[in-house]
Amino acid sequence: MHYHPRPAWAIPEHEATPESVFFNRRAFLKGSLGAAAGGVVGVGSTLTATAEAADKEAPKDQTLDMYPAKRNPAFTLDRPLTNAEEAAKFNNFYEFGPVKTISLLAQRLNTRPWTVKVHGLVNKPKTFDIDDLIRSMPLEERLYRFRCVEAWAMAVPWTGFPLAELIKRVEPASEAKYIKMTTFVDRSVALNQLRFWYPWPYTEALTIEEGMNELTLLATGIYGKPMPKQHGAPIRLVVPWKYGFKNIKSIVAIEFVKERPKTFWEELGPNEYGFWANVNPNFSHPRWSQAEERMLGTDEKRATLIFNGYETWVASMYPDLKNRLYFM
Ligand SMILES: Nc1nc2c(c(=O)[nH]1)N[C@H]1C(S)=C(S)[C@@H](COP(=O)(O)O)O[C@H]1N2
Ligand SMILES: [Mo]
Repeated sequence: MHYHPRPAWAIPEHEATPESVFFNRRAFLKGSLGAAAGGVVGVGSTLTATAEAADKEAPKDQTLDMYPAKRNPAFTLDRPLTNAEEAAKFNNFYEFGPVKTISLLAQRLNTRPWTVKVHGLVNKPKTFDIDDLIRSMPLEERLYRFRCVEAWAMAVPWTGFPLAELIKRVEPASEAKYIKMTTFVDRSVALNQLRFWYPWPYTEALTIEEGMNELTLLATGIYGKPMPKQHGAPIRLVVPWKYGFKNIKSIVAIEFVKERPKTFWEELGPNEYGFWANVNPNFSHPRWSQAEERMLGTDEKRATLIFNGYETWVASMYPDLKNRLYFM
């Protein structure tokens, strides 16, 4: 296996505190690109002021009465649930910074009003208002394992609905082969989006077959409550047999396409964060082993399971298990 030196964009965690996010932004503004970026930030602070003024009239979450949703007993765990507070303060959400401590910064995100545009190769494209969408769906709670490619893991109760339900409603055309999902862009809210070397917006994609799989959820809540912003409010993908980066947060668009899209992480590091990203303890990441995982909160080490323990649900989609590509 080839060794890949750390790319310039992969800032080690200890070098990148939340303070440095702000500091770098200021340094960036003073630099040669400052004049150009000044326009962006000028607009940004106006927007922030307007957002604060408008906050009183901002529409409220119309789905609060739907939580907690009824638990689906088909999905059981082999480990204790992760403590909710621990899960809520150790996150990956690069829009807010390349560190795990973005939970406070993420509170800048405004999740109402919010729409999800479902379009592309479908017979019935539609832009859904988030509350109408959630209210029209069969919300349920499921206990799932979650495994980040960085070898930390958690076990959480998600609330959501099967992506399959939405797919059926928009009636994909026969040429549609992949489902591409996109996160919001708002540089006045998500400060790391000022760093132009990341290929914003964050995108992810699944095959239609993966999207239709019984396990695939669009999650709108966690721990029996609406989704906290740092976990990807108001709606995020949950594909528990794949590494965490496939679980795209704060989705604004879902597009049905013919060709396999190049995703955010695939663009940044194709040898490290490929399209399939199915969990497999036997295929190491180029820079670390995937054999074990560390549970958030307890630091307990556990052996990582093939397909993160969801082999029965998903193995038939990947018949050639020796195909290394399915695991990167
Ligand atoms: N839009 C967006 N979605 C994202 C990410 C991100 O940076 N931006 N990070 C991913 C990664 S790497 C992981 S491990 C999970 C983390 O989810 P959590 O913070 O809710 O535990 O979100 C995924 N979804
Ligand atoms: Mo991750």
